[in-house]
Amino acid sequence: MYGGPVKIFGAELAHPVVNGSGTFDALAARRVFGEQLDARFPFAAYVSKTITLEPRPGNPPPRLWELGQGMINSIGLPNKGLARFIEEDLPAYAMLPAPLIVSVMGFSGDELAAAVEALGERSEILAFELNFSCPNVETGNIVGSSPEETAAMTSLLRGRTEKPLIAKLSPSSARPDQIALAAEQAGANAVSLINTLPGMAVDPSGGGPWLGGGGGGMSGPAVRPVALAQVSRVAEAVEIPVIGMGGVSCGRDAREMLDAGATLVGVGTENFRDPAAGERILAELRELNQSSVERK
Ligand code: RRO
Repeated sequence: MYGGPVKIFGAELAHPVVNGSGTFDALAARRVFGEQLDARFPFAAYVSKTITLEPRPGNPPPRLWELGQGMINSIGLPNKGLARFIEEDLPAYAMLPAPLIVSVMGFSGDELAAAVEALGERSEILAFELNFSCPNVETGNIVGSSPEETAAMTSLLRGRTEKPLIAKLSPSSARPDQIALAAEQAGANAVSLINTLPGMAVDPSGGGPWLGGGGGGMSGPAVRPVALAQVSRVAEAVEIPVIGMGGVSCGRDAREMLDAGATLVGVGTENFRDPAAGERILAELRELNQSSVERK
């Protein structure tokens, strides 16, 4: 049955719909909607925006370019840094009615290990997502494009925390299955994919790049076929659960992601258009159980 509870990381999630990191600000939503949000929280687990050891201002504006079927972002990983995340955000995330997955990135193995160690004892956290695939910082995609780097980084972190590790993979690899296998063999408990595809928008008033960061990461319905192909290939290669995302905007898309082998489905860009998208997509997914199309 689609849309039922899912056992993962030693927890039982109410359903398979989660958010893509950086696409839903649960703390801002809670400030605005208070306890109303708790009653209608759209995700079975909440994935935080990626954090780094040190604070970052992010990329210069403009940071977004809209496409007919998606968008390109050049956000550049702005965040308050680990210390303020622990002090200010973690207690607030603990109030959410869904388990927390913290997305982390580092500019070296030591940085990432320090973040994972500092957070590793916190009972508020269900799992870590290791962002090996940010297209908007210079070194962001290096680890996620190489099986060797992915294995080395994952095994370093495996030695530093007992919490489940999710490797977030890049869509830029020709062999995402090999990267996923490398993560699995090095001790990852799950993989998530896809992150955004490297893209570029040109300033209509001149020939240069529109986005302040130069290039950006493309997401939304236009990337869904890429995501489906990669999720399907990765799910065939690994035993660990796959969290599938990329352009999911309705229940049918979510079902296709599950049929491609995903255990959980991430909703990303659609959250910007419709902040209640998670709730709607879950309802649509469950409605598909009444339809005549059979699950494979
Ligand atoms: O902040 C970003 O620019 C960003 C990140 Br960390 C990421 O992983 N993927 C993306 O499209 N943008």
